[in-house]
Amino acid sequence: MGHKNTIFLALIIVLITNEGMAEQHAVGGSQGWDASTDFKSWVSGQTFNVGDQLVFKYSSGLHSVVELGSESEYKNCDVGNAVNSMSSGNDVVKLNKPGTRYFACGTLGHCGQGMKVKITTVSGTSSSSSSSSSSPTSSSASHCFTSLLLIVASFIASLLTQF
Ligand SMILES: [Cu+2]
Repeated sequence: MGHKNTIFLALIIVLITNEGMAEQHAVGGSQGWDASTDFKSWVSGQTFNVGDQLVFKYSSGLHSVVELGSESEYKNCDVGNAVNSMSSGNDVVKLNKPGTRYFACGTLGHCGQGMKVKITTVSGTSSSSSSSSSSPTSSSASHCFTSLLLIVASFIASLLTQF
């Protein structure tokens, strides 16, 4: 009986976690969208899949987020032809297709100080079947998360069966 419960709960949790695979990436990690954040090293630790979201967190008024249309605009911090600009301080960008997107701060001088980030989104479907070549970090992270939930589920199940 208790064993059945555990398996049942585990199955449900696996289904839920697979369903909610889309991730939210807080840009810059705990430091957020700030002039002092090292965005290059932050990006190198991330895998962006189609369906994921970027969240830019910062003090509204101090910074902004502008999306640039090309690599050269990104390199030169040319924010004059922005594709999109946001300034709420909690700006969400959905990565809805594979490819590279460029974001910079619109505040004068900040982009030149390194407040810019280049996001390369990969096709989410390939990561579930043959991810070993392209994105080992993301799959191991989600596996880790799933097993953690499994442990919690079996713990709950074992508590339930004591009554
Ligand atoms: Cu800024």
